[in-house]
Amino acid sequence: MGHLGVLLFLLGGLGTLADICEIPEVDSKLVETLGQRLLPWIDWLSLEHLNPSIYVGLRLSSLQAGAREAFYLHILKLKYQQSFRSPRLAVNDDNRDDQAKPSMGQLALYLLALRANCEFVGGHKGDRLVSQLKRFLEDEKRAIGPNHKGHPRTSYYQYGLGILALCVHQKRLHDTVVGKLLYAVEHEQHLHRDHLSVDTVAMAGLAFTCLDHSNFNPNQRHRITLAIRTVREKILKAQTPEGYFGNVYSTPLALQLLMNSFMPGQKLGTACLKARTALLANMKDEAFRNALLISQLLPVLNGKSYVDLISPDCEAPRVLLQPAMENPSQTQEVISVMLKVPSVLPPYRHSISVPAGSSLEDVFNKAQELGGFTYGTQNTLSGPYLTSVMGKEVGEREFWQLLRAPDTPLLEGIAEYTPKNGETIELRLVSW
Ligand code: B12
Repeated sequence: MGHLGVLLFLLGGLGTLADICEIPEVDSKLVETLGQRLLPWIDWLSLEHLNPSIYVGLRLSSLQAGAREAFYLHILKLKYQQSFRSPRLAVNDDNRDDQAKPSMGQLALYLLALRANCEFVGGHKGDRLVSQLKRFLEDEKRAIGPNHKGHPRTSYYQYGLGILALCVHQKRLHDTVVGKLLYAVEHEQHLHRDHLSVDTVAMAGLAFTCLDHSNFNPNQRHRITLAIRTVREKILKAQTPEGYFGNVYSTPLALQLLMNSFMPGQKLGTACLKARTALLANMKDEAFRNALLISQLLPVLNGKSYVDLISPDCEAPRVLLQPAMENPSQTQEVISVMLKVPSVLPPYRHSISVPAGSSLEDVFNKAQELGGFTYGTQNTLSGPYLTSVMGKEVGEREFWQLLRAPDTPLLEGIAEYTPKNGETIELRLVSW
């Protein structure tokens, strides 16, 4: 090969590298700091706050929580087996715990947690959980309807999560169930109406990738391969000038999907490096405080995705996490935040004074104390979700949107967003 040949060969190689999404290792201290934020959640063993996603994230990370982690899984098992025990055993039950039944997506996350511990669901209890998840998906398929005119009662995000969880347990689903998610990805306007989010398409992509790797649904093989490509392209297109795929908080799931993939001619490698740089800056800024989001990010920092749960490596060495020293910041400064709810009668608009660094939830509590403002929340894996304002509960496919005036939707929930002095926060009832 002449000099020119060698040069072209090298350039070709570099070009190929630029097409692969690789995430170089991140400073282990930074990763540890992130992991430490999960420890209080693992130690907080209230049934209501149990979060299978935290267990999954930890097991796919380079970190471990030793005996606490094992105990956490034990309690998760008690909760989920109890929640879906056979009706025969629940005869004398009042209906109290029926209301607290985990959703389809939560059951799916629990099954992922079992796989993260290298367990396959099985036996009587396990089969019941699998049948339950399959029933959930069948119900959702019916809700979407034969002409795809309806919507899942939960969301396409949870639909994808359900398919993924059954897939990593080597449980097959009927083509018609998978077909609904394929259709949603194939018809963009359909997804838009259903609130297309990068998180949602990434989750769908992870489910399809699992089906592809497992050779499931062979009759739909071609559609599945195409859908994976479509999803990757959509996510690449959604990259912002700062480097996020969608926004900072959808970037971890997006990277789970893109990581280790190869897309010739798409400069995928460069896009992923840019996303990594943007994420690192945020990690240093402590943007990742939410346990659920940390649990989606930790696998990425360890080069793993949920698809690795097909055959997880449970022997991989992981660093034992030590609790961090808390140094609570004390502040005397008081700020004022304008809280407004224009859609109620009479419209609510008040300036609320709180200590600097207070969360939006603290602002709500202060407003409630002062009178004239009420709100209600529901506990979720992401934290407290605002479900009612001034007694107005959300209807089907509605939500109370959080915005910073004039029109910027917040990227965090009420427990995490910390308003700045002089900011106006609007609560708006919208359809999604
Ligand atoms: C679907 C979805 C929605 C749907 C939820 C309705 C439904 N029936 O599914 C809608 C469109 C209504 C929604 C609203 C909001 N969402 Co949203 N949502 C999601 C998504 C894509 C999936 C959630 C899910 O199903 N998880 C799986 C199930 C098993 O877990 P779960 O806990 O049982 O799920 C419930 C909660 O997640 C809750 N929920 C949904 N979003 C949010 C956001 C917050 C902060 C909280 C506390 C709860 C919550 O709704 C789910 C169904 O009941 C996630 C993506 C992700 N990466 O997690 C974003 C995500 C959680 N949402 C996000 C945000 C910012 C919001 C809003 C705050 C936006 C806003 N400015 O108003 C609002 C919530 C406001 C409120 N009332 O408290 C962020 C949270 C980032 C963070 N820092 O924590 C995420 C990560 C998306 C993103 N990349 O920005 N969301």
